[in-house]
Amino acid sequence: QRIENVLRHALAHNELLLQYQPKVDAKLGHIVGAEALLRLHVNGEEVFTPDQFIPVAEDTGLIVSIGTWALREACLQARSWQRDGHPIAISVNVSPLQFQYAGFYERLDAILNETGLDPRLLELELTERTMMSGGDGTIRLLRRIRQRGVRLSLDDFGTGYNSLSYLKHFPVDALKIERAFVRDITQDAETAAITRAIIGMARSLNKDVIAEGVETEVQSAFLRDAGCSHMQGFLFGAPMPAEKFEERLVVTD
Ligand code: G
Ligand code: G
Ligand code: MN
Ligand code: NA
Repeated sequence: QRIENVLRHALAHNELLLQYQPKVDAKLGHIVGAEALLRLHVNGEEVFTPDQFIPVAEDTGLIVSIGTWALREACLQARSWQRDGHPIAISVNVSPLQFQYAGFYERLDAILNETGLDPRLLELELTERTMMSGGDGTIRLLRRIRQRGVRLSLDDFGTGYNSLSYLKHFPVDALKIERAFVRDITQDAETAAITRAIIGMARSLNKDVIAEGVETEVQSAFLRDAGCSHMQGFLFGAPMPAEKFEERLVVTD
């Protein structure tokens, strides 16, 4: 209840913001993209973490407006970076309720037209839960989104039960290996073997593979050798405000 009120207020008074976490090329190490992540700051203080407020936003349906706001904001930011000579890809998380909403494609299309962002610079991150929420029309919707030029990635890959069949059935460009796998690859031989197999399989299906939650050089080296194309995690940078992210872009040039 309290979180819901804070969220409603935040939405009306522009207190939501996005932070950006670098995605780097696994071989070259330079920044090729950013994941946009929601934050809720009141008077400069983080009042609730996403793990606290996203579930409330989903339960109350507020996630549909919040998600639309986040998508537009991320596209505007990427357009601005593109204009400044940094054509990096922006990834935005899509929640099940947002994806289910009948006008999802039309909204996405309108935001692309309105912001003028090259759709090839936008990637939507969908979890299995999101894919499942789409019902019978899901594959058609995914195809339309890709025909518009937007990339799709399967987020938190490995957590669900259907991961492998999802990869076969849904037309996605990339998959993101979830943090728990990455954490254990250097601890546990089975996790290492499974992760290597997932990467190999995804590559043979012509998908990009991005590892998330990469925190150490040892993890990074393992993943690069296993064929991961991109990486994200504290080793390369935590989620940060847009201004900080821009400094990183300039340094990389
Ligand atoms: O860094 P982090 O604490 O930002 O993210 C916590 C969780 O909140 C993650 O599961 C992430 O996917 C989710 N999340 C962050 N931003 C968004 C967003 O814009 N939309 C949705 N649906 N989920 C988000
Ligand atoms: O669920 P999703 O992957 O969309 O959200 C990313 C979440 O993971 C964010 O909360 C972000 O702050 C967090 N995160 C990003 N990089 C790392 C990392 O290297 N280690 C840990 N523990 N968390 C991370
Ligand atoms: Mn994500
Ligand atoms: Na994830």
